[in-house]
Amino acid sequence: MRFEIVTLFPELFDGLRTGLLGKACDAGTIDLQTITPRELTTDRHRTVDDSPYGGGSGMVLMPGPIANTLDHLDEARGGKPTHRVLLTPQGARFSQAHARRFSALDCLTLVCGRYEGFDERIRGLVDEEVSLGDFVLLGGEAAALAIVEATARLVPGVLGNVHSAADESHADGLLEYPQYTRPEEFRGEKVPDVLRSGNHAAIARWRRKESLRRTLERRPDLLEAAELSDEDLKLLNEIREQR
Ligand code: JBK
Repeated sequence: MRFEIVTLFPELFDGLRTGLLGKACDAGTIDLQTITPRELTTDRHRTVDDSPYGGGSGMVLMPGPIANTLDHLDEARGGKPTHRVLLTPQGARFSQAHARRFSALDCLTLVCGRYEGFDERIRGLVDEEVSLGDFVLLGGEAAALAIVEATARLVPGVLGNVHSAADESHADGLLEYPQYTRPEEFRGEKVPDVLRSGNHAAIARWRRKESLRRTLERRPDLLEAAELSDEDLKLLNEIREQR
């Protein structure tokens, strides 16, 4: 899968080629391309922003350099399609469902705004607007990094262990169960006996129950949406009775 990132700060994305994503890039499973609209400007000062019509402080990203960049990427791709996503706090909240949908694409183009804002007509150049959450960043770059990571790890061949993608928090709409490794006792806290019992059915039941408990305690909103089996409902009743 190809990721195209339109940003004024391509160096922010250098770190993505680390660890598993670095391996996936080397193997050709993932192709990361960053491009800065400055490259596509024609004026002496490589202008990408200007003051807002109607006055006010700050600068606004111009639509021309962004449009030129997207056209350039289309040409470089040889007319193959992409899906264009603008990172903005006004977008729909990014979730695992977005990551799943994006990971099925051949190409995803992420457009990062920066600083004070972007010309409204940039909205017309993209397919979708996405936000990471209700907080203020300096630009879309940190959001784009998160979206590349969340999406790329779902692309077949990126994770070494095929099971690990399905197991984690949010994959089935619940939070992950608690994990332990050595030592058996750490600062007075012991590893639960069941995990050392070798009883795989008991371990699976404990993990499911702790997953449900954790979700009930920390994210009851997720529990509303999760698909729960009869066994899950039984475990939830046990948890509620214990509280
Ligand atoms: C924020 O995706 N975001 O969440 C985002 C993108 C660009 C600027 C922002 O302030 N929050």
